Amino acid sequence: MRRTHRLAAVLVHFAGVLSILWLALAPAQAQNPPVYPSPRLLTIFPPGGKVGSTVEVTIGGLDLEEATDLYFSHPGFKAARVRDPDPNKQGQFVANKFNVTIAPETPIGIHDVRVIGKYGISNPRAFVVGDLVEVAEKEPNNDVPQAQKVDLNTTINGAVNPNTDVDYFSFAGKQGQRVVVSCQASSIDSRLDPQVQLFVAGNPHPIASNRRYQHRDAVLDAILPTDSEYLVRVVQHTHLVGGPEYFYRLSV
Ligand SMILES: [Ca+2]
Ligand SMILES: [Ca+2]
Repeated sequence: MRRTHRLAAVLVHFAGVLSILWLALAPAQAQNPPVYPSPRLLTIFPPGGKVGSTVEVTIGGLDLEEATDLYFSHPGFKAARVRDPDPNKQGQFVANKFNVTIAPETPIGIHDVRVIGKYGISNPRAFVVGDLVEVAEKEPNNDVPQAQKVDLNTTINGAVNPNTDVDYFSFAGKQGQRVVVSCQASSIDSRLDPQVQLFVAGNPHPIASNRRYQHRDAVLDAILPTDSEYLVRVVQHTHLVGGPEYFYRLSV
């Protein structure tokens, strides 16, 4: 009987020690949870395309390994992985590149896109459907003689990369013509804070300039004073930051 009591006392003591150990260890475990990769989509470039067209996009971000598909907020989009055209690669997929087909009935405006990959689905990023002709920015376009020629009613997909990047575009304008230049930045999840200016070619003083028309999107509006070549200049305000996440859509 006495041995039974002693055994019970030992068991109670042991249970107490275990409880103290558990309490001591539990907070330590809570402070160090296992870290799993978390897919983060930072850039998709170009960040949009013309309705009814197919556009090749490149995605960038973190933990996007084995990206197999893009998931859009509207059913009008279809994404297909891009295959390497090199016959020696036997049709292997090119990492992080997709052909996005935008059906003709897809609404014009800003949609969301996410990436599906090895570690699950990413955060959303904006993807814009436009109704103008789209072109990619062609660097170098850093000074007036290098200005990239565009037609009116064009959307240019560009980036301020690196921070000191200056982007010039030129178009032919007629006296009395009204021109609206819009530069989408924060509305499409870009970090850019663009300063946009419009010049008559050969005159260093801008005829219109804008920054932060709405949030960090810029819009300027001008009646053209003469038949001439015109220049649009896009920079990051104060030139302190830039990079792939400083993309924009400039519509002229
Ligand atoms: Ca640029
Ligand atoms: Ca440039």
